[in-house]
Amino acid sequence: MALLSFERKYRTRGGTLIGGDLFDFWVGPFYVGFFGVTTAISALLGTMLIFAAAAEGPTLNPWLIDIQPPSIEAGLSFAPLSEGGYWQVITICAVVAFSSWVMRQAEISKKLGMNYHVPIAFAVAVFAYVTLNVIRPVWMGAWGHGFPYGIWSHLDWVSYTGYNYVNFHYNPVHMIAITFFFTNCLALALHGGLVLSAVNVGKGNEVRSPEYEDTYFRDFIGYSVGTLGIHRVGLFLALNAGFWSAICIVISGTLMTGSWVEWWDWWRAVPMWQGEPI
Ligand code: 07D
Ligand code: 07D
Ligand code: U10
Repeated sequence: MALLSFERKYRTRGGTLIGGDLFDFWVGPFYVGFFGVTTAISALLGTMLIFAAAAEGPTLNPWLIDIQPPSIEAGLSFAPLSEGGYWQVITICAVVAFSSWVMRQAEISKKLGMNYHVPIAFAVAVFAYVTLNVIRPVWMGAWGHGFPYGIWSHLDWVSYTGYNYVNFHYNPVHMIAITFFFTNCLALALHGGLVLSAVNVGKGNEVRSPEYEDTYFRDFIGYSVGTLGIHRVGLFLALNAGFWSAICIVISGTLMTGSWVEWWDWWRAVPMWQGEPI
């Protein structure tokens, strides 16, 4: 069925998660829904607050805007707007906007009678953000541990925070997260490459079926994970990348204080390396 006639057939009211018929309609290509409205309001408010905060600073240039959290000394209290309060309200708007976006994905899944893989996946990204700017600062006792809202300044935060633990590469959970990111990239390249090589064959050539794709990998490495399986692998790799990222940062400064390099001293202390009898 052509996409446009499919949309005419399936874009029907009902089956929402909340609010019944309220906002159960489309604007152009977008489904609105209750959570579309909560996203729109919080995203718009958050964006306006970024510019309101920036208006107090030296520049309105979006590339250079920098909205800092309260100082560490302010702890977990509410700060005056110009001393990190803007950052706090923007953070609330961001949490509401990202959560609403997850719920909007779930509502669209439900209306179409589909499963919830997409909202679950995005929820992991939201979890990583909430870990950085809510869970870890609360655990460490100050909003000042959150990252600032600025394209360049958030990079400074990553670098500074990394060096605070001497060499962040030595964080074993950072290693796990990075390995998932790299593997995810490899898997997507293999999958995109394989599908295009079978399907995008050029005029006059026969499109190859999934059996060819399976056989390619059986010939190549002796095993094919299958055409559905590769999508499970992809989702598994991607979700783990985000999840272990969140874990790697939340343990830094909380469970592990000091140096990630020295953390490995337990390994040097393993009796076997000392030449001592085990
Ligand atoms: C391609 C989907 C589209 C999304 C885009 C991002 C904004 C910001 C804000 C004017 C893959 C839209 C950007 C809405 C405008 C203001 C105040 C997604 C795609 C195109 N980062 N980060 C970027 C965010 C963190 C890090 C780029 C957001 C952590 C490093 C962009 C968050 C840490 C580098 C950006 C966030 C961290 C970047 C490209 C939130 C660890 C880069 C992003 C809400 C995760 C790269 C100048 C991209 C860069 C980059 C946005 C959090 C590290 C500006 C929204 C604190 C090391 N980050 N980031 O393509 O070029 O994502 O920076 O958590 O090198 Mg970042
Ligand atoms: C947080 C983004 C959430 C986004 C959301 C959506 C909008 C709307 C609208 C486009 C998690 C926002 C949407 C705003 C946009 C429109 C219309 C994603 C988030 C909800 N590191 N490191 C990581 C590597 C070093 C350090 C993660 C590599 C150095 C610190 C990942 C290298 C030092 C932190 C990673 C490297 C250091 C990290 C990031 C190499 C610095 C973190 C991915 C090759 C000197 C962060 C949870 C991520 C983290 C993190 C990779 C180097 C420090 C595994 C490959 C040694 C302090 N690093 N790193 O988390 O774990 O995405 O965050 O050198 O905090 Mg690292
Ligand atoms: C996949 C796939 C597959 C496909 C696919 C895809 C995965 C096998 C069949 C999909 C993949 C792609 C298309 C490839 C490219 C995608 C990426 C690289 C990912 C990154 C994507 C982007 C960078 C694009 C991001 C764009 C977005 C999010 C759209 C922006 C939209 C809006 C701002 C409107 C959002 C809608 C809302 C909030 C709800 C509805 C509301 C309205 C319509 C308007 C209502 C308005 C108001 C109430 C007031 C106004 C407020 C607004 C507009 C708020 C917005 C806030 C602002 C700050 C502007 O596997 O198959 O193929 O295709």
